[in-house]
Amino acid sequence: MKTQVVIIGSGPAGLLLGQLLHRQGIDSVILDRVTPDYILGRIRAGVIENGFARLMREAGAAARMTAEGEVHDAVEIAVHGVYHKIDLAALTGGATVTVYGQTEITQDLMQARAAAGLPGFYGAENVRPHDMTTDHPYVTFEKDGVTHRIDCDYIAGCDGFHGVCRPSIPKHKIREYERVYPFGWLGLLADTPPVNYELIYAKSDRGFALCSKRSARRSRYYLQVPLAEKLEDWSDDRFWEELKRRLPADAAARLVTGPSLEKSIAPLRSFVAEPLQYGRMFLVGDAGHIVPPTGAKGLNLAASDVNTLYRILTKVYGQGRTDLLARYSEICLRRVWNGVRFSWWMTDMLHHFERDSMEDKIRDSELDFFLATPDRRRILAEQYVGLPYEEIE
Ligand code: RFL
Ligand code: PHB
Repeated sequence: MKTQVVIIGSGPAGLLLGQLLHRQGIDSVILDRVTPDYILGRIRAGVIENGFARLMREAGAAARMTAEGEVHDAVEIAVHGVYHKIDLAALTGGATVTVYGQTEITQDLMQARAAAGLPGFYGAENVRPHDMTTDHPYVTFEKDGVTHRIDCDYIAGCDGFHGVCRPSIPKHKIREYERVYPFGWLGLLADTPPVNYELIYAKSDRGFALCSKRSARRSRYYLQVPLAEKLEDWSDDRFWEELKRRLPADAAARLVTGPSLEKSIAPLRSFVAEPLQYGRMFLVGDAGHIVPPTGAKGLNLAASDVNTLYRILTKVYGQGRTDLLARYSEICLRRVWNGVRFSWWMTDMLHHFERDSMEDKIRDSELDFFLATPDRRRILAEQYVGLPYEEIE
């Protein structure tokens, strides 16, 4: 089999890239080791930057997001029970974010790909990229006991943090930067009306909590928990009781509880691989970098990588601009490092590390400082709504 681009990974990054390339007449085949249902069962991101929303429109997959996504022009940061509203739109000259689930985005992109009749293999085992530093890379995989080979021009490594693409790069050709946090997020999804229209990022003496949502009827809440915590020790009742203790009194009083649809613990990590390319293989999204979810940046950074690769490949195939290929990593990393820094900063200010330590006092003071005036809140708002994408000339 032969195609122009093999995309390894059918998460939001791989699917969005495939759809955008298709609109430019560039062929791709998508491979994933799991099934579509498994992918759609993962509950992850909920906050979409405008840059991402524009790409969804460009991909022709934005109809449901436009109809059902909620446009938000503010978020709340509650510190020890006191609200501080961050007026995103007022502080940034009109920028907003869209609250729409990653599950929905993925489903919309899968449907668009199926409607266009584009090829893909789910349940692909032993996927391996080969000969990335030659002009003739190829990918092999097994499916139902048969080994397949796809020859291609380029390989997009959209296979997430635990994928096969990054580990296929020789160790001496890549540098990895990492910080693992001493806590995780316990998330709960429920068909209950969200406690607040705006998202609430809550700092309290008992640790961080986040009130998010998927719609006017579906809530998504998170609690900071120690890394050693076991999911089976968290009954729904225990989760709701702990959430109430971390929220401002009015929010705790109106919180509507109900049975969980999903509950999971995600560890928190900052990670960057440099460079994000190896010959004709490009690392896109979580395959190349991870951020803690506090800044709502992971999926949005995946989208900006997709934007960069898609614009470069469009110029490569349309205008013969192969000189641009060598700039992929450098262009992506500028925005990635900014997202990594912002997510680190938000995580640092809002979580509890070591109670009553000097460092915790400094974190409290930093948060107070940045919430105190509109000019300082603007610094937070500009990054939360997302920095612009770099033009590629
Ligand atoms: P994904 O979604 O992990 O998809 C990778 C795909 O690759 C497949 N794969 C393989 N396929 C073939 N062969 C192999 N060897 C393979 N290994 C893996 C996998 O099956 C999978 O289908 O990566 P992608 O597309 O880069 O997307 C990244 C996002 O999923 C991630 O950054 C976000 O979810 C992060 N994130 C958030 N990001 C935001 O922008 N805003 C948010 O509000 C936000 N909230 C979150 C989050 C992540 C969270 N968790 C659970 C880590 C909240 C949470 C709790
Ligand atoms: C979510 O809705 O899952 C969500 C929202 C904002 C974040 C992280 C996760 O910062």
